[in-house]
Amino acid sequence: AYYYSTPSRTFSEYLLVPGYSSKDCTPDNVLLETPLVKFKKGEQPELTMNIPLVSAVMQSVSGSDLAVALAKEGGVSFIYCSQTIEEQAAMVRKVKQTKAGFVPSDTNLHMDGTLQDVLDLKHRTGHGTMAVTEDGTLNGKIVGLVTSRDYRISRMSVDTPIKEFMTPFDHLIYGKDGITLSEANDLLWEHKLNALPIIDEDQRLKYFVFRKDYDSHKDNPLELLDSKKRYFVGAGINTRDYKERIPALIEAGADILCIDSSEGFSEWQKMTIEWVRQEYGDTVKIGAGNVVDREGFRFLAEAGADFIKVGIGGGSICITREQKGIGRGQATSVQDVAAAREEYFEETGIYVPICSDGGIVHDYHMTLALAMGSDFIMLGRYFSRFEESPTEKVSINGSYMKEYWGEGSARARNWQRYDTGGKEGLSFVEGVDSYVPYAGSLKDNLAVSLSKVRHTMCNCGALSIRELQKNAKITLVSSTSIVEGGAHDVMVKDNNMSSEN
Ligand code: MZP
Repeated sequence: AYYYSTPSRTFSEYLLVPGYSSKDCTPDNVLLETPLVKFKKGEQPELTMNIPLVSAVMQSVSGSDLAVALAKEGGVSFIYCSQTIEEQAAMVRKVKQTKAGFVPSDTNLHMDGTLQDVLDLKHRTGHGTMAVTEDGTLNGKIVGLVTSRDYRISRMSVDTPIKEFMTPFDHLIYGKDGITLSEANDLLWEHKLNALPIIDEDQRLKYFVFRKDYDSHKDNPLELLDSKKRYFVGAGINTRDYKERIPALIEAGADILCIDSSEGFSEWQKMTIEWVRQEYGDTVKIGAGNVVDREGFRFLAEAGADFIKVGIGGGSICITREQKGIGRGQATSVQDVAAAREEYFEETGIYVPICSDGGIVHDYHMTLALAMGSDFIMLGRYFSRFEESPTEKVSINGSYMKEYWGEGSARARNWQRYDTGGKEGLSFVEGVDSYVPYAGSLKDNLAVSLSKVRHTMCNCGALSIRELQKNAKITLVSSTSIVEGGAHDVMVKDNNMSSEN
């Protein structure tokens, strides 16, 4: 047998040590955009996410409502596959049929520069940016710019009425009742129209300001509004019925697939990926996993996986380690696989994103997982607590709870996830059925968690996930320093302050 010389470790055994933060290192400037699929050195990934979070391929987590809520925030859900092909395809279809609005724009930026700069930036980047005036009129002073929250602009004046900049933009198209700023911006973004929507205090569109030479008869933005934009959604698959399941999911509109398996270092996964390449080439994106070491990563990378999931036995509802004695501490798994990913990138020029799956208990674990090399993170328990998860909200002893059960539990009976070939069926369980405290809406909770991630990244002097991975300083902690890290030697008055998620 091979013996590892050091024990495997979990996120709670580590802390981040702050690095130098420049004055530009503010949470507003932190960019959480991250690659979702592999790409070649010097090229851009075909698919990226605005936030590095995806929801677990689980019955108690990823249904259509959660998928829409998470997509709105810039993440991705993987609709669970432990249901019939028809049921899963219907869930995917439901997400795709939901009319998409613009990802909420909540960053107000005050800058120096001109409106022309905004339009130029908008044109160059395709990002949505809107000016807000003091009184909602063209004569009002610009009081701020609203952009998608991961967008950075450094120069813009707030003191000048829009009208003064109107010379090249004297073409106005008036908005009509009922069109929100989100819809307006969505439209401009989708059709790459270089115009500026102006809104009133109720966030309703008042005008589009266009360049003089713009032909409104050709592309009247108001007519283009019965928008084709759809929410992005992923779907889980297994290595058993993929030849039937994948075509149905693709037909339903799934944007990306992920092989859902407790152990991914297997020929079954290679065969599944090969089949996808043979049938669809590179047009269908597929992630694989889970693995916990270099060999597992290389195997799936060479098999052609678009991203690779990391983690065995660390899930909150998982008892695989107890039942079978296999697994590895989540932090060590991520570190090893991330090193393998860098090695593979050096060697082949292909960057394969990795996803840390399971075991996130505190929000700071997210930042640690990213710092240790994850490009994004899959969470089950975290999302199961939200209003939008597909389970019942129940009252237990006066507190609201949501149900959360593992895919390896007797309740889910997802034998395909644990299958190693042979007879079909679940001969023993690897997961439990549980309650988690109800936590309210996904949007509100995500805002708090990501705010913590952004602040921590600033403490580490990192404005992007890649910078965090390069610059983070991480230390192991002793058990007594973990105790020191919480409130101690005092009687805490408000217990809610000390409990997180
Ligand atoms: P967590 O976010 O609840 O800690 O972990 C979620 C992850 O646990 C899932 O993405 C999946 O990889 C894993 N999982 C799901 N069901 C089981 C099980 O029943 C499990 N054992 O381990």
